[in-house]
Amino acid sequence: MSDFDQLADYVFKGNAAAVRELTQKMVNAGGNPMEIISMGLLVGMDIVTPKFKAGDMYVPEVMMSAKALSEGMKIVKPLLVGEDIGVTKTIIIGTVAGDLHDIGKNLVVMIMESGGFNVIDLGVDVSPERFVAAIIEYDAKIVGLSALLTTTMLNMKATIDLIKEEGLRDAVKILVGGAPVSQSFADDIGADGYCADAMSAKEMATAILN
Ligand code: B1M
Repeated sequence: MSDFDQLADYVFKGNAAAVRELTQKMVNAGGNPMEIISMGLLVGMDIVTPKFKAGDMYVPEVMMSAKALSEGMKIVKPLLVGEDIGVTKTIIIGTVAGDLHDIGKNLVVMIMESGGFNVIDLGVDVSPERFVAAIIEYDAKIVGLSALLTTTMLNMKATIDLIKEEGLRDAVKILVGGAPVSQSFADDIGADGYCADAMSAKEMATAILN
């Protein structure tokens, strides 16, 4: 098995320590950082995606794979200054005001990062004003809103309303997700897309930005 295939396999199996060790070994041996990402680390995640969708892998396993991938990315990212791996594609994400749930949102962040996006994670209990300030500060093209409570999902609408009021609605695409959220709710509040899970969030963001 080549080092690339081995690296992909370690990511797929969620073996963070092995990913760290092999990525470092490949970098030390003069490996091309772009190739380490595209032919190794991301290939591992590409094995995970369809398995998760088919129900052959579960959330904890996907999180382990995403964590393993991010350990490898930590080693190669600093070597990529000036290279185009899409990290200039900035996405802002946060759990809306009043809501402290972040497990799903964190999974979305990891999967998005595995897709080469630069993710600005605003955390939990994020006010509409904070989202607006971040859109301006980071010149983001996509905003992701997460909510897990039927009460706080109303703050998704408040956030979108403020983005409109501030004249930023045409500048960003707004994706929403979280257990109580649905396509019809997303349509009602004027979001651009509903993401049932982290994988569909990555796919939607990729489609929007490419
Ligand atoms: Co909370 N909680 N909780 N809780 N909690 C729920 C949501 C609940 C359904 C449990 C229940 O009663 N059956 C219920 C809500 C009921 C309702 O609103 N109708 C509930 C409640 C009531 C509460 C409290 C009010 C309890 C209390 O204090 N009385 C309280 C509220 C605190 C607050 O937020 N202000 C509370 C607190 C907590 C804990 C702190 C204990 C903990 C959160 C820990 C944490 O997140 N750090 C917690 C947990 C763990 C849950 C459950 C059990 C699990 C949620 C979870 O992590 N799921 C949950 C029950 C449930 O959902 N079955 C529950 C796993 C996660 C991977 O899935 O978040 O859906 P999910 O994310 C998915 C997709 O939805 C999507 O992708 C993710 C990955 O595939 N997605 C996005 C999510 N966000 C996205 C954003 C995107 C795209 C996709 O942007 C682009």
